[in-house]
Amino acid sequence: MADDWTLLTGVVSHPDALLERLLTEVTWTEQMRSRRTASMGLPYNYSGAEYPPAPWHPAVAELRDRVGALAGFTPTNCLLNLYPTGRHSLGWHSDDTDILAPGTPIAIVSLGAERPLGLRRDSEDGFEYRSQPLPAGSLLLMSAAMQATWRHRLPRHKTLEPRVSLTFRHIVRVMSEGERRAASGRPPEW
Ligand SMILES: O=C(O)CCC(=O)C(=O)O
Repeated sequence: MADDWTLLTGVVSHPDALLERLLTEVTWTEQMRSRRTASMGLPYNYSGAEYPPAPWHPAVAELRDRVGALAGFTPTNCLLNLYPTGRHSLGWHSDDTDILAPGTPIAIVSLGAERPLGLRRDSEDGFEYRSQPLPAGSLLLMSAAMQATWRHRLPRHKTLEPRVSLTFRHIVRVMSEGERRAASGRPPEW
C-alpha cells in the first residue's frame, strides 16, 4: 500500500449482529449534515465538529485491536458514521494526515448496506474516477499518502437500509478546529 487503498473482506465474522448492537447501544450525535456520528478514544476535531475524549464501547475496542493487528498500527480514535438510508451521504474530501502518527493508514470497517466509496484524482483530462464497493464486514485501508492525491466520498445510493462505518485513526496530535482549518487551507466540503 503506497499511495493507494486496499480492501480486506470477511474481517468481521457477524457483521449484522455487530450492526444491531451499535445501532442500539451507541449514543449517536447529529453534528453533521447528512449522517449521524459518534467518537471513541482521543478527541477528534474536524469540519466544524468537535468530539471530546470518550470511552470505547467494548465491541468497538475489540474491533480496534483486531484492526490494529491486521493493519500494523495502533488506533487511538474511532469515528463512527451512521447513514440511516441511501439518501444519507458524505461529500468529496481528503482526510487530514497531519494529526496522525506518520505513515499510518485510516482503516474503515463497514457494516450494513453495501455502498460504494467514490474516489477521484486530478488527471490531464480532468478527473480520474474510481468506485470501491464496501461490503459488510470488510476493512478498507486508505494509505496516508493517498490523501495527498485522491479525494473520496460516500455518494447517495439506492437503498433504504442503514450503513455504519467505523473509521480508525492513530491520532497523535489533537488540533482545535481553528488550527485545523488554518493548516489545511481548504474549506470543508461536507
Ligand atoms: O463512511 C465511510 O465509509 C467514509 C468515511 C470517510 O470518508 C472518512 O472517514 O474519511
